[in-house]
Amino acid sequence: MRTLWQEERAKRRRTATPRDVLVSWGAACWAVSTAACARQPETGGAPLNYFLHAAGPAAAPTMRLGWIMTALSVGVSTLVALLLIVAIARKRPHADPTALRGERGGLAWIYVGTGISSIVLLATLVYVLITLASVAAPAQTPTLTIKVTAYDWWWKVAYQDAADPALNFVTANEIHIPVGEPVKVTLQSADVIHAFWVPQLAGKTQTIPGQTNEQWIEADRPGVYRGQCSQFCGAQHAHMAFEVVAQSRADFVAWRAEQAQGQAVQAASAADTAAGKRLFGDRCAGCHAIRGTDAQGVQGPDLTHLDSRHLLAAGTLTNTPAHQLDWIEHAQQIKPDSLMPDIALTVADAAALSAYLSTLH
Ligand code: HEC
Ligand SMILES: [Cu+2]
Repeated sequence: MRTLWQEERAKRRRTATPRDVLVSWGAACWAVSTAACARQPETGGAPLNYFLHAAGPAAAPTMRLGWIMTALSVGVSTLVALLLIVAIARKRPHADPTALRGERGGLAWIYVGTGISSIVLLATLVYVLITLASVAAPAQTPTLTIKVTAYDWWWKVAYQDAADPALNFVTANEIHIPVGEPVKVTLQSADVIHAFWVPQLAGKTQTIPGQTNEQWIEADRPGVYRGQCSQFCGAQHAHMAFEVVAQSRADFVAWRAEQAQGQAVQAASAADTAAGKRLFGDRCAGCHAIRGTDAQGVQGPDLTHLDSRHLLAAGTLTNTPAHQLDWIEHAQQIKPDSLMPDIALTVADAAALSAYLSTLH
């Protein structure tokens, strides 16, 4: 007859059969892989997914490394789990308590296991070093240098062209690059440590106050690649994103020529625009610059070509006239603690300012 305890144990066993365990593991794996396989960044899905998508030579080798390391880890874990199951299931004769020697030690397993692990680890080390060396520098000299400075909580982006200073300009939170060309990015910080990271184009690099770091990015195909600050830098760290727009050389050159221009509001422009410009000079110019006007502030993003940007406030809002006004009046609700204050505007002022901002193509 079974004892109460045996009954209980049998019941407990019944509640989670190996099949149940398999089914729940299967479901978990399915959920994780579906989430990971989410759509490409161009369509807005999983832009930070660097495990399944890489879009340039600085990112593809590390993606492959990730796959191989994952496959190895899964293989080793499965093997260990199988061995464990075999060990648990194997029936052994009871040890004879009167025998002088116990059972055989099974030390051979340890030697073989340690030997195999060492070889596998050494091989992965070599592969990691080769991968790191292959992404350390681009195959050809970068065709462009962009100086990115991280601020709490946005990115200043300065284009510098030694050959033609007329093409030097500053923008924010949106970086354009020509497709298929390596681009050097020099990285600085204006305040605390941040990290520049465009997952599908390259690994992350910190921006450290008082130091200039460097990295390179290159995109194989046109598209918009999301970047993100990846070093916790304070309250709005999560809202410190940016976009890298990779485009054909011709489109890039056109964009650059446009951005290098300053703004000049024509004499013929509407009274609203002039009032908005005056208001900007009074309330905003201390922090923001609009090249070609008296506004020369450097505390906040350069707004010369504000309307050409896709997103506002470091990826927090899409850039529409309504969102611009919402941001200006409620920056502290939208991005609490950000270094842009809420600015109260009368209805007439808001209309004038909005009209002026809409000229900043
Ligand atoms: C005290 C300095 C300060 C003043 C004054 C100020 N801003 Fe800002 N502004 C900032 C900072 C800092 C940011 C970046 C905030 C962030 O993204 O965290 C910013 C961001 C912005 C952005 C988003 C830019 C982008 O590329 O995403 C707009 C638009 C803007 N400000 C407009 C204005 C207007 C219009 C005024 C005047 C009515 C104004 N600001 C006054 C500091 C200021
Ligand atoms: Cu940051």
